[in-house]
Amino acid sequence: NRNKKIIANNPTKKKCYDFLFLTSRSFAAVIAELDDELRDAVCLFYLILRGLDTIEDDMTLPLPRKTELLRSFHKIIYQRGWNFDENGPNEKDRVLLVDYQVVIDEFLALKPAFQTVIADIAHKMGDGMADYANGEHRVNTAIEKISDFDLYCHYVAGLVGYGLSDLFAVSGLESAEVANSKKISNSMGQFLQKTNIIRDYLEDLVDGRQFWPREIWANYVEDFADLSKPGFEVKAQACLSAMVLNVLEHVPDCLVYLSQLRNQSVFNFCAIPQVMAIATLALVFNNLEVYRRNVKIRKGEAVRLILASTNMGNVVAIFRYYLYDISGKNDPLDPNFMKISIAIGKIEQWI
Ligand code: PS7
Ligand code: MN
Ligand code: MN
Ligand code: MN
Ligand code: MN
Ligand code: MN
Repeated sequence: NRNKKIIANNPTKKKCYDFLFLTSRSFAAVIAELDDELRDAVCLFYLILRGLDTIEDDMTLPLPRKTELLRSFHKIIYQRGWNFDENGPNEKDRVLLVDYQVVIDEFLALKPAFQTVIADIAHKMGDGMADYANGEHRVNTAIEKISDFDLYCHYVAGLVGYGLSDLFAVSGLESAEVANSKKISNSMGQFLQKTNIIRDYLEDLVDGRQFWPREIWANYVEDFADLSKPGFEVKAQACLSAMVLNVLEHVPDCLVYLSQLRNQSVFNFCAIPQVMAIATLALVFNNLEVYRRNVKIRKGEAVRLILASTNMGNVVAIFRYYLYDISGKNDPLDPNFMKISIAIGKIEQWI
């Protein structure tokens, strides 16, 4: 409602918010609730990265064309009138790029300090996506080492953390200190991205994409697709727990980051996705359904979490609850049992 007033007499801005709600299942509502100083900058940051990701995800675009677009996207956003209709007809979110001139107009209406942050991140992310699309850090289609996995997640999500922290600082709603601690901003993105990559095992595999690092899954199966096949259940569970263990390492940084926030709207915006991610991590842990269908937290659970994520005390309580849930499902026969036990023990002792 507050939003309606602000965008009522600006059709281009209204179109941007329409695109935000159209393309974002999870971020639109929390972005709309941000304070005035930040809302448009974060909305445009989202739409620019969503445009970049729509290009990255399109497996029908010829690779040289995709590469050229990814690497030049940070310049394209300064070209008034630019739009793009070459995406495959079935590519999710292609409509955004077809009318991209409205996003560019609103990007150029932001104050220059916001524009610089957004363009800098789009530059680094586009280059990183292009490297991986061209097979760097991969052997055949598989991401090779855990360090390659971390770097990919840095490009597509850790950098979002850097950029958001910079936008918070530029807006004046948060201190510059939040933007200076790069490692914890990176972890905020890594935690979301890695959880998404675990949950989307099947969806990504069907689309011809593989993000789990071979250094992890090759300990359990010879072929990445075997994880979803009958007869491999024990190996598949062990591999899943190894992936969850890898994600748990980011939890302390995420809680430190959230504890440093001072603005209520920024806190909610940052905390809600993290709380959803820990709930999702608990849901996927030792859950072989991940290999068969898209598992998702229930609507009612999500609503409860959103309503509760308004202060640090609640957020810590929610993390404790889901870590306890993971402990309860931890299987003594699983090869990662002790490591998971220790990882959770450490976090619980520390919070
Ligand atoms: C600017 C809010 C809060 C310090 C489009 C938010 C896709 C998980 O698999 O849509 O394509 O469906 O489910 C978001 C840090 C990024 C990381 C990354 C930008 C938190 C392009 C989110 C969203 C940093 C690359 C969306 C990283 O998931 O993916 C804004 C602090 C975009 C954040 C992508 C993934 C995001 C993602 P899929 P989803
Ligand atoms: Mn998604
Ligand atoms: Mn995507
Ligand atoms: Mn992508
Ligand atoms: Mn460049
Ligand atoms: Mn995904």
